[in-house]
Amino acid sequence: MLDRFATFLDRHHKILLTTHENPDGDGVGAAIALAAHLKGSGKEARIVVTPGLPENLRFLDPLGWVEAFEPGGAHQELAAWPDAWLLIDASEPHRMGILFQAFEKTLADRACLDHHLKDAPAGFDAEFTDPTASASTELVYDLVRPRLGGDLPPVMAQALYAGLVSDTGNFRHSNSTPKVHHAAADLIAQGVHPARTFNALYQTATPAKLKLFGRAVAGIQLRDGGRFAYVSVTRADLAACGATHEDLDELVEEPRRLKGVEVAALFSETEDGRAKVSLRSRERVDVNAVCKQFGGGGHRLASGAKASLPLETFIFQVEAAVLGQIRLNIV
Ligand SMILES: [Mn+2]
Repeated sequence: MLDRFATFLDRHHKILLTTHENPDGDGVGAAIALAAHLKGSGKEARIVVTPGLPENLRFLDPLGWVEAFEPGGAHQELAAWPDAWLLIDASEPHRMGILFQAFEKTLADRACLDHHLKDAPAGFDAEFTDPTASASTELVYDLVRPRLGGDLPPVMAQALYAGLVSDTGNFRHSNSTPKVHHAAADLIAQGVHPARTFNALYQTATPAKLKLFGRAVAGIQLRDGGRFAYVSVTRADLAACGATHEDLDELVEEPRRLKGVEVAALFSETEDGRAKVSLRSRERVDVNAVCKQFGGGGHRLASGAKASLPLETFIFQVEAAVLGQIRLNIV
């Protein structure tokens, strides 16, 4: 797959790198590392994200490569710029959010690079996916490492390491393979600081975020004898704490800490009033199967979905699906 991907990159010269909306450390890390590689190979590469680069990922972009999408302003002509448009860390065009408007119009070759479990991606001219990879940054690492040998540019090493940390939950999740640890060791040997990376990524809470976590955890719900635990957050909860949607990051880890929990969930209202769920499975329950019932997806142990339903209705429906899946997977 990576040879095909390398050939695809070789054939193009102005490459636009994008990731899913509300970009995470893996999507951004992969984009920055790949941009460093492409620029180093004499190509033009740009990174455009929406709605912008989260505060805790700014340290990955010391050269200011990442552009926040401005459809009416600077990016009115974005569709015409690239000869290849790459979606990283997702394989469904609509995951790009409002960037999709420009994606739809572009005459560039459209491709995706992803490690999520999906049925065959549609809406692309080429797809480069490997669900056995732990992170998109692992795919980029595998692409660039044999080609660069020796020293990696510091920006690239830092971006790759941060992406691996993000998608493995700091090497705690089931995707923390020997291969990921070998890559991480190599990146540390290249000069990346693990503790500084962890601090920059995670030790960034505001009082508003901690208040939101407290409020959500105080309302924790347990079902099925404690095998399913969830918290939920409405827009009113966010407002009451002075918190933003970015503050929801990692909240799903709280119900997951309970002993005996097989599936943990975070339900929330999106900015546009839809209902959203993030599901995490300890080990045995396939939460991807649950999310697929609602048009979402991800991985077997970490998955999500959105629906145009009132939050309470969505919680009710997802809860039924989770309990059904628990019954199916745990004898
Ligand atoms: Mn990822």
